[in-house]
Amino acid sequence: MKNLLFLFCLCVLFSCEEKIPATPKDLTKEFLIPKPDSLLATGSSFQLTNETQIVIENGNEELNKVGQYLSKKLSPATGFNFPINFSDKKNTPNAIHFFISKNKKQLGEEGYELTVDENYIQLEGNTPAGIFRGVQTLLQLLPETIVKKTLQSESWEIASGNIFDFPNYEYRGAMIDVSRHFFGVEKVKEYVDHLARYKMNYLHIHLTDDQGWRIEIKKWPNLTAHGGSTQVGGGKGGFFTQEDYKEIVKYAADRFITIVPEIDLPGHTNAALASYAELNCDGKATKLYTGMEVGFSTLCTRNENTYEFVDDVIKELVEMTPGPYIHIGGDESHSTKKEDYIYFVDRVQDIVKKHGKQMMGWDDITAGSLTSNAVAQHWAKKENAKKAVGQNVKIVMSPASKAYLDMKYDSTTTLGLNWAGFIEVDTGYIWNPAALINGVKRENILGVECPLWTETVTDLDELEYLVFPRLLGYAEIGWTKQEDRNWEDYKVRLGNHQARLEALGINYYPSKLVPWTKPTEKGVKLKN
Ligand code: TNX
Repeated sequence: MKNLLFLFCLCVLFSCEEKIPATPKDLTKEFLIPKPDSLLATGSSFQLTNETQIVIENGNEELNKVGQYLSKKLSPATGFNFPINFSDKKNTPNAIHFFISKNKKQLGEEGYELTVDENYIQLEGNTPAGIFRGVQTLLQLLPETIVKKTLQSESWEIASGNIFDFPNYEYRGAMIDVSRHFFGVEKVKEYVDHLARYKMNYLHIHLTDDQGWRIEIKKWPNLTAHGGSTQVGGGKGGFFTQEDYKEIVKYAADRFITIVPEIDLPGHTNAALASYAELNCDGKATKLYTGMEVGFSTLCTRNENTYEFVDDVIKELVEMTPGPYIHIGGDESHSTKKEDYIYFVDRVQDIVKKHGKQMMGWDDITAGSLTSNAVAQHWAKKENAKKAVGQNVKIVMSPASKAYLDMKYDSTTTLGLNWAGFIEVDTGYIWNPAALINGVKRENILGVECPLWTETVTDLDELEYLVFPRLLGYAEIGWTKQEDRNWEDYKVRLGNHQARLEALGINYYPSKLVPWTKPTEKGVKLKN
């Protein structure tokens, strides 16, 4: 009893709480997605405590923001504060230290090096974006309950060692179609968070289509007032005000994600044609459309009104879009004559350039005379991808039969479509963007994007069911070197990632091909 009292006094005096040695952990047994470039384990661990601080290189405001992001991610579940301090001194005990690298060229724009020692953590990169990607790795090295919003009783240990990591492709994107069914600001922000977690860096938003115009254009207010008033199936639709859109752009930028806005032209334009009679060749407004078939609408490509309209829309969009790309759609313009389509693409390319941006479009745009800073998004025809290479135009790979998040997993999936086939989790993962099309090589490819079309998707549960777990595979295809990827290894990491998906309350598809490690939690609905 006396001994215990003595120990207790010692504890109070020397704050015993922090002195409990952390349990050793093996970094090679962590299941990171995407898989890092290289990893070395040192067999001990760092433990977060109430005293752990985040130390930022002096005066770096952008890094300070990343520090605050990390602090906010760590605080709720741990109950610790993670104060931020500025210092250039390395290896401060019990600190997570962020600093900008000197002489680590290989890390590029988004790479990072994470060193976890028993006493400190060091995270460096050439840019705050790199540090932010490294923060995602750090979060994945903590127990999955770190994502909870309430206090958890857990020992917050991080396996020690070194991770040196950088992305394979420069463009790692996802798309969300907010036209067929509208998803508002908060939902899009949630989507942004999903992308951030897996180190993706572009969110392409499909803002307009036959079934709805979703972005406010001040000079053409009826586009949203009328054209935004419905959606597939006839629901009430909705749209982003310019303030909403800017809020999304900022939220994404804070996570080093660039928004690529798409205005789909000259087909897929019924919502605009219904809103303004003068955009139609016969001068008559069409009726709003809530069906799913497409390919029937076209802007009047030989009418100058059309180009004033396109110029106004692109001008306003450019003013709120800091990223380099404006996506002009260009797909499935089946009601536009071929020569008119080509004429249209060439003119719109000039408009996009005049406003200082690069034109991006579905691979159909390769029918036009593209200049080399255009980007073609490959979705359907291999010949179009080859044409892009012939025009010295970079390609974003989104082959529908591999990368479409709206394809059903198998014949029993009730959500989604199957025109490009079924995409089980393995099919979505086992392909090499640089070996898919003869003549389209690694150097022709800017990156990878997985599009989610929402004809059949009406809410977040449905969205998550199609997006998860396939999104993680596309993130890895974009980030991890081809030679470091294989399905047998990936499926084990994915299976081990299950607890994280569940801790986040994500409604994922529990594919039978994945060795899931955790029985489904009560309360997490897995529905189709
Ligand atoms: C084809 S992919 C489309 C979209 C549809 C999608 C459904 C592309 C460029 N066009 O309009 O929503 O299929 O999977």
